Amino acid sequence: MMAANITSEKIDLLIYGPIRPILENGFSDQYVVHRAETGDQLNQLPADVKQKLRGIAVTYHTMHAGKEELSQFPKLEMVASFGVGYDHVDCAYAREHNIVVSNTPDVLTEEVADVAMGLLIATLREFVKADKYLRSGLWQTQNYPLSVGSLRDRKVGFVGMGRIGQAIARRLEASRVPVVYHSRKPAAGVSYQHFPDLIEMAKAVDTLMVIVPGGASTAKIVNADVLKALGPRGVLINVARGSVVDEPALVAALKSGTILAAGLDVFANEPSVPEELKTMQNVVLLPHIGSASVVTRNAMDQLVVDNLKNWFAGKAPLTPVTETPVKGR
Ligand code: A2R
Repeated sequence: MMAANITSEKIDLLIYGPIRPILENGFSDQYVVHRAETGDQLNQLPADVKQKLRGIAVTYHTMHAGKEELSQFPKLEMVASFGVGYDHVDCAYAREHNIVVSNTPDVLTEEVADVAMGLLIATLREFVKADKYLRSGLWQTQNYPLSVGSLRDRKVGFVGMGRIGQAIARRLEASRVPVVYHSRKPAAGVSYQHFPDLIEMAKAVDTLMVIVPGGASTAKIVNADVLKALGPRGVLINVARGSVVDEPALVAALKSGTILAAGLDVFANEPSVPEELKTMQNVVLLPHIGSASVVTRNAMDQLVVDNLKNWFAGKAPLTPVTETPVKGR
């Protein structure tokens, strides 16, 4: 990526997606901040704004920033994306056009790991069903039935062992639960057993923890064959992207008893969730809240702002993605 042009001219930025106070108030008078809360609003920006625009903050993972969107801005230098996953940003296009892309890793790692661990236990020990049982008054007549699931007798296979995967694995270690993982290559400094083949790992465990990036290379890698290999005690937890799991195959596996249960924070077509899932008793469904606490979302927003400010101050962004590395700043 080339160094930004530092002049006394104002820098035109776009907030693309939901607007929040840290984003809105984070830029000094040196910047002119435009807004587009939807793709249509982005397309309808005045031509002179499109001409001048140099930076975009993409503020939610449902905002598509593909070639169609990015190519409308001939002077674009930087896309600062909110969230650790950035499969909604076309990094190949960005690289070809000397546009640097940043994301917000690290600041959400422990938060997402907490949610993954909570979702796993809630799924196994039926917290949601048990809560409904208490509220309905049934506890007055009978104790809640023993849960079939338990963390005690499990072995968890991770699909992905990066920053968040390792943070979840640490929690499982503390709970004395054995961990193994699948990824394309062994993770540096990680001593858990590595499985190059996902089906082989699914056969060797009874629980899958999905924590890989979305995008073409992981699309539907958790498919009917993987779920069959996981088996009738199988539990699937997905806190990554809905695209990683073949959703109709998962619904079928849960219905037929091919696997036992699932805990899902992400879905293929958010915010739509298959009706069949909503009627099932053996699933816990969360509305993509992995990083969604005030403290963590504020840290993510601040990192979006700081990435853009660093770039336009002539420095390297704090967290550029690997596809658009920055040299010589
Ligand atoms: O495959 P490797 O050796 O690059 O390992 C990475 C793994 N991974 C994959 N595993 C299997 N098949 C693939 N096609 C594939 N692509 C990537 O996922 C690595 O172990 C892990 C990603 O780690 P990080 O880049 O450190 O990401 P982080 O911060 O743990 O977040 C993971 C994802 C985000 O992209 C969001 O979509 C979601 O969690 O919240």
